[in-house]
Amino acid sequence: MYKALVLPGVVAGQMEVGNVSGRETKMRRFNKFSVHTNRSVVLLLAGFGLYISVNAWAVPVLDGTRDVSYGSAVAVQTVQTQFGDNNSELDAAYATVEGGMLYLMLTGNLENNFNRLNIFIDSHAGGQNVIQNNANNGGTNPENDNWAGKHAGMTFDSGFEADYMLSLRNGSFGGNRFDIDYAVVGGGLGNFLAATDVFGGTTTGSNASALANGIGVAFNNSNAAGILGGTGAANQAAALAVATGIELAIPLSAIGNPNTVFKISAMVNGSNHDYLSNQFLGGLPAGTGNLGGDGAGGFTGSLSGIDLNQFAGSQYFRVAVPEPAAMVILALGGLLLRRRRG
Ligand SMILES: [Ca+2]
Ligand SMILES: [Ca+2]
Ligand SMILES: [Ca+2]
Ligand SMILES: [Ca+2]
Repeated sequence: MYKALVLPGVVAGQMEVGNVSGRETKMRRFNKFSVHTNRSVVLLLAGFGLYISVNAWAVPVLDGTRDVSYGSAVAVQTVQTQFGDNNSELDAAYATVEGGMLYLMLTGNLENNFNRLNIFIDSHAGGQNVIQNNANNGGTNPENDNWAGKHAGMTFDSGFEADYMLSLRNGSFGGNRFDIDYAVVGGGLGNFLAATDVFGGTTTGSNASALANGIGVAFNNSNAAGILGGTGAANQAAALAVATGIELAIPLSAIGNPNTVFKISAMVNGSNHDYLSNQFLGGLPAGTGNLGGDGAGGFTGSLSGIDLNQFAGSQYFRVAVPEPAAMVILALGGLLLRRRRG
């Protein structure tokens, strides 16, 4: 289903309408160029030599399965998991921004013992490179779930200053459930949202409005392949082949309306927020075991001994925010005008 927008004053030419999967590729001849708003529009502008791809209007389905419209991975696991093969593993990350929403897919598994998938988002200026305690204990963070007290002193890679945090977990104690928390980093007491049992008595499923700010989540825990257990180098081809895991739909308004590239750091933590696995995206160097609380796998009761600068590479990945579609079309029109005048 797509509608046509017509670019005025453009000479005849050919247009190829297609998508990444190749399911729908057509070559048509037009008197005027039309831009079809399906999931991927490729304009082949004969005579001008312009080849412009506009990926827009594609909306992933919130079901815990990776959609073709995500395109290529933005991060791939680099190290095997020490939190259990097919129990807790992060295989790869995929992200796309469509219609004011960030769709984020983290393939892999999350063990049903309330181990946590924590997702920190650095989407605007400021924030915390070193996580502070909650505002009841000398810091500026919300108090929900005691995450800040356990994270206080944890240092991200230089240049990553967290603004928001999501914490997701599932388990069966007291009944099957999947829970999700959202916190504004530095937002002070009460600046959080929390929801329990968002799938209604099961650990997997989908809920498009799990949190009151419009964040939706889905979880498919069926992966039985991907990376293996251990601390060796991850098989990245196997990681990229995984199609299921955690999927989120996050209104940009919930993360400060970023309009340019922003950063995400995802990691698997223990149920009490105080023992980090070796599953990060972006990944840790091959050979790295669980970080624990001291960076070397030791339990200290907090994450204050964690400094991600001590581990090669960026333990975060970048997400691009595309130009609004109207701006792309205006830019295309302007470019054509300049070419004709030139
Ligand atoms: Ca999906
Ligand atoms: Ca920030
Ligand atoms: Ca696996
Ligand atoms: Ca690092």
